[in-house]
Amino acid sequence: MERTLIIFKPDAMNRMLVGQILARFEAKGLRLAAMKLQQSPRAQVEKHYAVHAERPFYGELCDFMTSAPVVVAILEGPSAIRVVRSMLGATNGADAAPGTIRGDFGLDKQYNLVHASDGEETAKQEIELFFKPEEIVDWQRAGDKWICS
Ligand code: FUP
Repeated sequence: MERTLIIFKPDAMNRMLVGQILARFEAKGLRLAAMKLQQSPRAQVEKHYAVHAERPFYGELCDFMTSAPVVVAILEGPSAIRVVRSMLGATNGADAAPGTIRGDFGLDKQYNLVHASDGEETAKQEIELFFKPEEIVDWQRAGDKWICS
């Protein structure tokens, strides 16, 4: 069982696509372990994207990510990190395969709808950056026994 952090970005919020996209993750069998709406503090966004601090798009990316509230969530399931990344598709929606979230809903590299952790270490760091331990819920769904044998 793995946990991964996702962020519904300001374009998903303003385009009112959160419900449709979340439905895909639920239908896949991934389970919510935490979810909240927040206006991200700039310092949190800067830390989240610190790996890109030297890139020319960093300032604009931080402006974008603080331009509206976002929904932040933790999804869990077997290989959740890899599964969610593959459901998102390529960074730029213009390149993302049809059937992926970015491929079906987007055309842009900045307005790419959803962030998801890209590895075990980043998932751990990002979960710690966005959630307090007491905000994360351990639970079982009635349907879980029909999702993983
Ligand atoms: P991804 O892991 O697919 O979210 O994408 P990256 O880690 O490569 O990029 C981090 C974020 O920077 C992405 F959400 C998109 C954004 N980005 C830009 O805004 N402009 C660029 O030229 C490249 C990436």
